[in-house]
Order: sequence, then structure tokens, then C-alpha cells
Amino acid sequence: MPTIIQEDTPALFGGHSDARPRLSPPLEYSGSLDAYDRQDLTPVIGTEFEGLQIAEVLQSPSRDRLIRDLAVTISTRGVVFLRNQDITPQQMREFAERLTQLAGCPESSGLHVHPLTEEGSELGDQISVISSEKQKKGGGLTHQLSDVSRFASAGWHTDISFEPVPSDYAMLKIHTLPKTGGDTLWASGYEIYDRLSPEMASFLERLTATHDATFFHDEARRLGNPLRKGTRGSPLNHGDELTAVHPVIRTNPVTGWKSVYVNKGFTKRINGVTKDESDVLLAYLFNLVTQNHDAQVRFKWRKNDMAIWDNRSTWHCATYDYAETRTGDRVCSLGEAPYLDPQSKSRRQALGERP
Ligand SMILES: O=C(O)CCC(=O)C(=O)O
Ligand SMILES: [Fe+2]
Repeated sequence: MPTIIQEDTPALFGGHSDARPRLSPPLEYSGSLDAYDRQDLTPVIGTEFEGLQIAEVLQSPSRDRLIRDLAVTISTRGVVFLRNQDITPQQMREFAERLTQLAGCPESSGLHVHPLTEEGSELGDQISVISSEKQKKGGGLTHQLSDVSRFASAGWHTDISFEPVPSDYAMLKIHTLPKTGGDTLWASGYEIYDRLSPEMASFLERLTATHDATFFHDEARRLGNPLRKGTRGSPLNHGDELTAVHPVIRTNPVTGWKSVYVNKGFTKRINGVTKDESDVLLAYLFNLVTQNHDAQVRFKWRKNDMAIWDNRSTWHCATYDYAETRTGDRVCSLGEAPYLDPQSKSRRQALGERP
């Protein structure tokens, strides 16, 4: 069981003792966001705030308390939507840095640099431009699969799980959008964990999976950009291997809740079982995500809306049902090396809800 974590067994911390979270779960919500209008969009995932401006939060005397409470809210609700943000990409970057730090990311984790980000790119290494125009030219949406499928659900993924130290939070602001279409969907990894029988859950808790983005090598060749082989936001994320082994079930260090952590985009193999068994298990887990619309939330963007999600315990999927231009800015921070704390609980268990 290489992924079970105890304080005194650093080797079990995904093998990366220097990529542990700095705080112990759960972080407590202090009430600083109670003054804002908020609405939960479904019982299990997604909360929308009206009238909350991140640029103002950055200037507030209670800045750190507000940001820590936002981290708790994002990690608890999976994804938070903030309408009509007046914020620059540089302010997004500053906010992302504070969010990840206040949520307890390891010292060694910073903002991610995507392996396909061009050296000297428009807004700096740590901001990805999500662009339908670039995508048409074969670039853009570089964190996603480029395989073409007739299933819209083929794109469900969690960001950069091929890195040994993957993402805690990511944020996307869409500033140019089609008249209709281009919605994004998120699904809750906590809720999918809660759909497993106790027997299946404890079986999966003993397993790891291999995540792999070697297809980015082809993409890099096609685009004519060399792959970024240097440090990509953590000293543990470097080189051109683009593969990592993570626990199938991980604990979110902010909530202390268990989540399923395999995704259609990058997870290729469950280890320690036969290839056939792995295929069946992965297909079953992916179906749980795509076929349970009551574990999902679908967001209809308006101009300058921003979404911030916790990549440790959600998946998301873009919708390519439009022909016009759709463009936005995205920042992705790195958290801890994924681990499973055997003492952690499921979301429903922690909230005293019936599984
Ligand atoms: O374009 C979208 O709706 C989502 C893109 C995405 O997967 C991301 O920003 O991580
Ligand atoms: Fe993504």
C-alpha cells in the first residue's frame, strides 16, 4: 500500500516527503464570506457568488481571511462561480498564489507551467490562454486530449494529473464568448466516492493508478514547440516523462474528505491488477462520472465570469458546440503529492448524510 500516509512515514507520501500539505485537515470556514449573496447550484457541487470581486478581496484588510474562506468553500463545494470579474491576468496570478498558500500547499509548490506552454508566451509562463481560435489551429486547450471522439463526454478530466505534484486549484475567466454554447461541466469526486459500495471503496483504496500524457510529445511536435522539460511549478515536476503514479482514492487536505482520483483524460492503468481488470475498473469509474448528472453542475458563462475549482476532488469537461470565438485566461496552482489518509471520511459521512 504505497500511498497511505502517516506523519512518520515520508516514503508513503507518494514517495515525496517534501510535497506534503502544510496544514492538517480540515480547515475551518470562519464566516467572512457570509455577507455575500451566494447560491448552491446543486446539493453536491457548485456555488455561485454575486457581488464578490476578487480584485477587491486582494485589496481588503481582511484579505487572507477572505481568501482562506474561499479556499474552504471551493474545496467543500468543488467549484465556485464568480460573476463579472474585473480582474487582470496578473491579479489572477497573485490571487492564485495566495489561495494555494493559504490552503496549505507545500513550500515547494508554485503555479504550474504547462509542458506545452511556448517559451516567452504572451502573458507569461504561468497563464494559459484558452482559445477556440488557437484550438482550430491545433494549439490551445493544451491540457486536454486532442483525440477526436463523437462523445462530448470524452473530454472529462482533471488538470495535469500526469505530474507527480498535480494541481490543487485552477481558475478560468472567460472574456470572449459565443452567443450560446460553450458551457463547462464539473462533477464531484466526493459524490462519486459516495456512490461506491464499502467493499468496492476499500478495494480501490489499496490501489494506485498511472497517469500519462506522453501524447503531448506528438502535440509538441505538431505545434513545432519544444516540450517544457525544466521545472514546471515544483522541483518534482520536470523532464519529458509526463507520467505519474497516484492513489486511486485520495484525501483532500482542505476538507479531509475522500475523492476518486482517476480521469478519462490522463489515467491509463490501474496498477497491481491485470490489464483487463484495469480496463473494466476504469470504464466503470469513468461511467460513474459521466452518467450521474446528479453529481454534476453545468455552468452557463456570461462575459467575464470566473470559475475556480479544486482539481483534487472534481473533474470538468468543456462543450464544443459553437463556431464563434471563445477566449479566456487560466491559472493553475500545484498542491501536494496525492495521498490517502486512512482516517479520512467520505463527504456524506462527514456531513452526517445518508450514503
Ligand atoms: O474551456 C473550458 O470550458 C474548460 C477548459 C479547461 O479544461 C480548463 O480550463 O482547465
Ligand atoms: Fe481543464
